[in-house]
Amino acid sequence: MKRRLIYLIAVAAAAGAIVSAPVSSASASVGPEERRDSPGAWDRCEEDEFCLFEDANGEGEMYSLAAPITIPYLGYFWNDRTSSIWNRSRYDVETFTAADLQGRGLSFTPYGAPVNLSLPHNDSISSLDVR
Ligand SMILES: [Ca+2]
Repeated sequence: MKRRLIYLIAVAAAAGAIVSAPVSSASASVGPEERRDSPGAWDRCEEDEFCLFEDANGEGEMYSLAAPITIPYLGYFWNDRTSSIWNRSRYDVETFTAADLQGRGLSFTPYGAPVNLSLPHNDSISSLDVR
């Protein structure tokens, strides 16, 4: 399975801040139900990353970000495709069901638990803001 990984390291200072961020306790909050997936599916998302997954339960293709960025359009492959998300980063992330941060928003707090998206967000995310 090909992993789509985008590291966007804006500046050396930001990278240093990521490395020195407190260790996440997100994995400890993952319940038994959320672990009924293929072994290690969620775990492809590493500490300090914000990850989109093509399918539920961290399955399918993965797209990850590790620095603040605004993505006004996720592009041909990822538009309307995300079905699960894990924010293991130190950033607040908001996803949107339309391009240019429009449509319905959904917020993800830093070091959160992995989540499967439901309607209207499942297979509908088109843009996002990491800040
Ligand atoms: Ca999907």
